[in-house]
Amino acid sequence: MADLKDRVEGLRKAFEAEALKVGDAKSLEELRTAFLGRKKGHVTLLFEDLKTVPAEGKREAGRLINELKESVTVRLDAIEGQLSLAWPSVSGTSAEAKLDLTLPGRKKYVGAAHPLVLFQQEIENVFLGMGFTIEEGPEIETDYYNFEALNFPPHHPARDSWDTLYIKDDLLLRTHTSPVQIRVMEKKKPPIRIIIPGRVFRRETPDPTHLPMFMQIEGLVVDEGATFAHLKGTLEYFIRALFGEKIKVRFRPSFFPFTEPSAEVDIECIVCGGQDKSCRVCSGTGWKEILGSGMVDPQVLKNVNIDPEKYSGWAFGLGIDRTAMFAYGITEMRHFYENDLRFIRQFGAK
Ligand code: 2U9
Repeated sequence: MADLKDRVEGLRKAFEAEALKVGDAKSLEELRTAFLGRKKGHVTLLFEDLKTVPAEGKREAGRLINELKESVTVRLDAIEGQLSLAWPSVSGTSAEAKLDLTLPGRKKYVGAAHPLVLFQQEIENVFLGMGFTIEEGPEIETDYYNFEALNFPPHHPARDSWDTLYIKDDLLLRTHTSPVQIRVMEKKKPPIRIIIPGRVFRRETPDPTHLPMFMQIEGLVVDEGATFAHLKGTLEYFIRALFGEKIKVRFRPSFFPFTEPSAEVDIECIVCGGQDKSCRVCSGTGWKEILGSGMVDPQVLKNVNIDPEKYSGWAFGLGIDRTAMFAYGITEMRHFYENDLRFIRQFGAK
C-alpha cells in the first residue's frame, strides 16, 4: 500500500513536470496517451495493479488513483483550452497556422441611439423645457382604459377607426398612449403637465406609411383655467422649436371622441415648400398634418373624478415615426424597424 502511494505521488510529480513542457496539440496528445492511454497509460496501469492490493487497503488505494486520474484529466483539458485560445504561431508550418500580418485590422463600430429614439428625445426635450414630465404605462390594456374611459361607449362606431388588436375579450394592445393619461389622472390631482411616449399597435397591413406597431407621443395638461389659447401657443412653440421659427402653421377643426373642440395641426410642406403640385409628401396641397389636439371632453375628466367645473384640460398626439419621416424626408416607414446599419448610421452619432 505504501508502495502504491509512493508511485501515485511519483507519477503526479512526473506528470506536472511533463505538463509544463507541452507547447502544442501534438505534445499534449502524447502526454495524454502516456498517462491515460487505454492499454499502457501510467494511470491505467495503476488500476491494473489495484487488483493485487490486499482487501483492507483497496478502497484507499482506489481513491488515490481516481484522484490522480481526475487531476491529470482536468489539467490536460485546461492545457487544451489554453492552446485553442492561443494565437496561431507566426512561424508555424501549416498554411492556416500562419498569421497574415499584412491584413488590415477590423474596424470596431461604437453603438449609437436608434433614429426614432433620437427624434423622440428631441421632441421630449422641447416639452421638458416647458415644465412637462414624462410618463409611461402598459402596452397591454383593458377595454376600459383604451376606450371606455376616453368616451368611446361600447360598440360605438368611432372604435372602428382605431383598428384594434385584441388578445382576448377584455385585453388588447393599446391603440394609443391615451390610457396612460387616464391612469395618471386617477392617481394625481391637477395641475398635470405630462407627455407620454410609447409603442402603440393597430391592425394594419404593412406598407410604406403604415405599420401594425409604431411610436406615438401624446401630451396632457389639466389645470384651473387651461384654455385652447394655451394649447395653440404651446403647440406652435413646439413646432417652431422642431422645424424652425419661420414655418407656417394652421389649426383645422376635427373630431376625436375624447376632445371637444378638436383640431388638427398642419405645417407647411418642407419637402416642396408648397411649390410642387405632384409632391408625394403633401399631395400638392402644400400642407402636412402633424398633430391632433383638443380640449379634454368634460366627460373624460368626470370619469377620473376630476371636477370639470373647476378644472379644464387640453391634449395632443403625434406619430413619432410619421413625423420623423417628414422631418428627414424618408418615404418608407419599415426602414425604422429593419435595422439595416446602412440606414441607421445616417442619423446622430456614428
Ligand atoms: C386623454 C384625453 C385626451 C390625445 C389626443 C390626438 C388628438 C391625436 C393622433 C395623432 C397621430 C394619434 O399617432 S396618431 O395616429 N392623436 O390626434 N390625441 S388629442 O388626447 C387625449 C388623450 C388622453 C385622457
